[in-house]
Amino acid sequence: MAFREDFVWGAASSAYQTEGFPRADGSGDSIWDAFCRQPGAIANGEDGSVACDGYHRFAEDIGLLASLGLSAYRFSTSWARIDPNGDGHWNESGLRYYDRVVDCCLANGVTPWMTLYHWELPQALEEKDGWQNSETAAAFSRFAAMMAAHFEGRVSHFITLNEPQIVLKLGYADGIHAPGKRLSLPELVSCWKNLMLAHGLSFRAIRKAAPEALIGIASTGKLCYPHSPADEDAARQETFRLTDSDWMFTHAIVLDAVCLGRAEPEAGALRKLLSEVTPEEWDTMHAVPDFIGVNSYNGSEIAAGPDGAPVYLPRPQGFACTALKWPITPEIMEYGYAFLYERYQLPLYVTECGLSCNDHIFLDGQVHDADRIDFLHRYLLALYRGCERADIRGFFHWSLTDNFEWHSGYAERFGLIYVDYPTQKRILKDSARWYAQTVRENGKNLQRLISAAQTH
Ligand code: GCO
Repeated sequence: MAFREDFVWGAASSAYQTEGFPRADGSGDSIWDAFCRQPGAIANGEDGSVACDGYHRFAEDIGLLASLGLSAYRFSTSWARIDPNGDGHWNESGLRYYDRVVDCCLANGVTPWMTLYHWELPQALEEKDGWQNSETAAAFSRFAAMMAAHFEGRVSHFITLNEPQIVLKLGYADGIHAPGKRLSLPELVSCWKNLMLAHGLSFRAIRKAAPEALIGIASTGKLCYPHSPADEDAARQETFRLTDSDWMFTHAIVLDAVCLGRAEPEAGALRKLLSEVTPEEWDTMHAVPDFIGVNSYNGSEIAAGPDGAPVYLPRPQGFACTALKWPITPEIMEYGYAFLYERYQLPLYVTECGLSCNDHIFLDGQVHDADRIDFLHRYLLALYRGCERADIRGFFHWSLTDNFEWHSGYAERFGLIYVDYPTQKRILKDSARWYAQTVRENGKNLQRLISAAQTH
């Protein structure tokens, strides 16, 4: 077994989670700077003011990525570094920083995949109601147009938005991410609409400024897998079902809008609110990406009930889980990707997949993260099966280095590379070496390693 010849193997990160020094060189505040200042918002009162010091150490990290044989680095740009007031007065030194990052990737033979919005709205725009205001979509499109023109020829892959679902759900509904709001359903629907308009407008702006570049969106949401082959329809149905109580954390609410130009919830208040979206707005949102990025962590097992309707199966006691207590469900890489491909018929990339482990430095000075290796092994085997039913073109491990895990602060470690925060020393974890071998063999080792283990 092997992945396609041109399969992209990479790792991912985001600006606020890694860079540190958010106010350096004329940068403005983002909503994460402001949110982290709120008492109790982040575990241990931590923030991204230093993070992994990526602002100064990006070359070391990109060098390590290249040394693992990875060919692509997905990172994000901080909008507020470049557009401190959100008004299109560009901060040249902010832009220079990303010039250095992009040029460093290219010098290392690494393709830069640039995410333009990984949740860092300039605080100046939040003060004008953030994603509740349709002007924010226009401001983002202006930023995207400038970025695409500036990096044209050097950046071949742009991602407009990272996980609009999480922006909505954790940022504007549950209030545990910046900007920490708890809005009503109609207000949430207007945020959703403005995010989708931001995708549509920025997509067209990037296409115009950098016609050769490929443009995607990174989506996340529930992915269901069947208990047995007879349950596949139920799992598919539940994956895309939109209801008043379960719509924000779905791929459909984003991907139906941008890929199909519609979204069709079941009867309820959401359905009524979406019926008020005008045909012109649907047309603007409908900007079919060149590829879909799927951020994939876990999912749910579904069986068909007596009437065929989907039923969530309870997880047995002691079900395998990560340090964050997220269930380990590799099946999503096979079924979830198959369902997404059937529905949208677009190339798919795993733009994030990984887990938090209780990593620490062992007595021998190394970081032995057997749990991460086993997780990756299982998820990649399932992804390989998914390739038989879906056009899957690449895998980005989340994350390259340990970093600031949003409201959990530094308590969670997702990296292939361990960061010793007090010294900023980097240590390759065992999983980094395992991943490098998998990349070298393009996945041919995955089956062989199991067979070898079984004969012992
Ligand atoms: C995400 C985020 C990452 C998180 C990761 C682990 O897109 O959800 O991109 O920033 O750190 O998902 O929770």
